Amino acid sequence: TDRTLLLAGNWKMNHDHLEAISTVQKLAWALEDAKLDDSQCEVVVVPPFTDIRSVQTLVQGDKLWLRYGAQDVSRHEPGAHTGEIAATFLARLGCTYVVVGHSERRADNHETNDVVAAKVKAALGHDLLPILCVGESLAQREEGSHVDFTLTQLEESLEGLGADDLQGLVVAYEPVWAIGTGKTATAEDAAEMATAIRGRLRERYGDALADSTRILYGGSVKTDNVADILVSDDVDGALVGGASLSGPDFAALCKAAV
Ligand code: G2H
Repeated sequence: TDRTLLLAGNWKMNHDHLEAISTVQKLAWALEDAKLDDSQCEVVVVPPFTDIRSVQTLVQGDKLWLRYGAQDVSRHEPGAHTGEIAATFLARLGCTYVVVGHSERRADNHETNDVVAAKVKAALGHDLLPILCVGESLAQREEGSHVDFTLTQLEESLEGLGADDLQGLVVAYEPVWAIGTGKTATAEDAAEMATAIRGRLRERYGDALADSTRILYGGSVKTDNVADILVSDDVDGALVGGASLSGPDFAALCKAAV
């Protein structure tokens, strides 16, 4: 099965469009210096919406091999939805991916699994590949309900979609207690959940989808822990926040991952 290593940098609400240009430029140079190319891994930057046009211009103008995406998408088609960004707009700007259901949006914007499922559907309907985020809180981990909770969140976030619809789906397991806290789940924790997620995809959608879906780990991934996290066959990459904000640092992380 071909599950190319995927390293996605979620900038969150950092870098304006000018900072985005210099960050992507430095990332591209550092990847070149490190002799990395798309035969070894897929590198994705996920900037704020207002940066995407600038990133597109740079990536397409300089024919860079890295890809880019957005941090959220509307569940609606274009129309009277003030402040929303349609999947079709992102696709037309050359986005390959969109992060959906990040725990920060679930918490800050009250995104329920229903809303997340509608966003996954909107993305896939416009050839945008969703990076669907799931993961438990510290309380759930401590009471031992983390696997059940995460698998239920996964199923509910894919409600109404079938195996044919879900081609290209990426799932990111991000335990909430490990996000931006400096606490990383152990490689064993990441592997256990990635294997459970792939197993559930297999039960629900069959072998082809389970074998082709990439499962990422996210939560305080850094250059010095990424290789360890990727040891499991079921972990196909990382969703990286803080450590993706500097181009050279993110390139070093990618180098450590391949
Ligand atoms: C988890 C991750 C990227 P960080 O949210 O989505 O962020 O690497 O800063 O923990």
